[in-house]
Amino acid sequence: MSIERTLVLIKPDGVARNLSGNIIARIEAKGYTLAELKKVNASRGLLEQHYEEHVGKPFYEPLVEFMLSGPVIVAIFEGHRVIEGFRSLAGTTDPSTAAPGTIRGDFGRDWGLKVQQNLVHGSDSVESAEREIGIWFA
Ligand code: RTP
Ligand code: MG
Repeated sequence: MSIERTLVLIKPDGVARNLSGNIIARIEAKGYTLAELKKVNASRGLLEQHYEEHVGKPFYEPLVEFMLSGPVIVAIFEGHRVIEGFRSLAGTTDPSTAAPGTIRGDFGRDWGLKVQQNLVHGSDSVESAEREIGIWFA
């Protein structure tokens, strides 16, 4: 067994659309354990740390603005290979092409919206997970 932790965010679109419970239920149904949960109005400083790797990209500023537009749910999930497993549950970055059965594929149907409005974030490696958990649960 390879028990990992991952940081999951339900982004402002997921919270505003009342999808938080459904999203958390999908993650739990897969067998992952909810270790921490809170609702936060993120500060710009915190988001700048979280999205450090994207500084300078064309979508960076709109992404930070979007993440400031409303509260987010911040969670830590634990389980066997949860980092890759959650990203598989989430689906590909762009909801318009994410597979049916995934969170983004099933709920990210507002195709007129920007790619950043893709409902969730999940850490992409053990190192990112520890870094991101340190930022959101300082
Ligand atoms: P995430 O970090 O949110 O779990 O998503 P990801 O790994 O699939 O995507 P990543 O490349 O890390 O990008 C972070 C977030 O930036 C927004 N984005 N917009 N071309 C675009 O407009 C674009 N590309 C990325 C998305 O919100 C993505 O989740
Ligand atoms: Mg990412």
